[in-house]
Amino acid sequence: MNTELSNDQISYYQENGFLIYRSFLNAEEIVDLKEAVLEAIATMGRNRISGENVHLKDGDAYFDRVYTQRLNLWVINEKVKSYLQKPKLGEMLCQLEGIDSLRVWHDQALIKEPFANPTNLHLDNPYWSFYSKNAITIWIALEDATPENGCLCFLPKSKEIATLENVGPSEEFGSLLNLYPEMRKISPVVAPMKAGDCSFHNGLTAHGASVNMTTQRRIALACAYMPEGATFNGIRNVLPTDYFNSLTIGDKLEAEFFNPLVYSK
Ligand SMILES: O=C(O)CCC(=O)C(=O)O
Ligand SMILES: [Fe+2]
Repeated sequence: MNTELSNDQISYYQENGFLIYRSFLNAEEIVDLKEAVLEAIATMGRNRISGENVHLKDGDAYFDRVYTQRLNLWVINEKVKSYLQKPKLGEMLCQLEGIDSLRVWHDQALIKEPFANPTNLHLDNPYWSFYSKNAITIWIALEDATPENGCLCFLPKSKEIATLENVGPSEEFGSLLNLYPEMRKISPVVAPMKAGDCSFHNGLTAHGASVNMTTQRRIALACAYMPEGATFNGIRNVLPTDYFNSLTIGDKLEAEFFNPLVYSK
């Protein structure tokens, strides 16, 4: 796993709100991690989130054809955990966000099946159970991601415009732009990646992905992280029932069983 960052890469990320990073994993690691991801998915059935948390299941006719989404694979798979919670990766994420320490929010496998629908433009952080300007996601390509099979696109500097207004999963690719008309002036950066490349994006960066016009699966593993000290905002999102019920708005999200610390300076 390559975790070296140049000053130019850090500046680019901080200015634009995303970074495309080549050869994050080597050939052996790609095979190893992809196998672990597929194994974890196979054990989850129709549950979209691992563990006792059954409120997220497949069942939406449109959204199920955006991607096969399986969350918190790290909870049931040591290998996925070891990749996504490596302190060296945590340090890299902290450097990009200019923060001292961070925790896992959740991981997710995102498989755009053959002929899948696009992922509509959206922001991530407003979905989540904390608000932060310094949340960050790594998205790792485990197969080549191309303009033909649904690679990502990012709107550079959109985090400067974004507030907490957001759209949910939508059949209209650009519905986010109705909320933020100024973003219509931004030229998206389309982000093809080879297997093993990854991207990083801030939780307030607008992004989406195109349809899969191929007969192959676009397989990716993403993980979102939150700065240490982030507090509960009242939104349930992926929180397990008992944990959610135990929280009061303003509480720190720091339960190791759910949001483990990855790195602290
Ligand atoms: O993989 C996709 O299609 C969307 C990914 C995404 O929205 C994310 O990782 O935050
Ligand atoms: Fe997203």
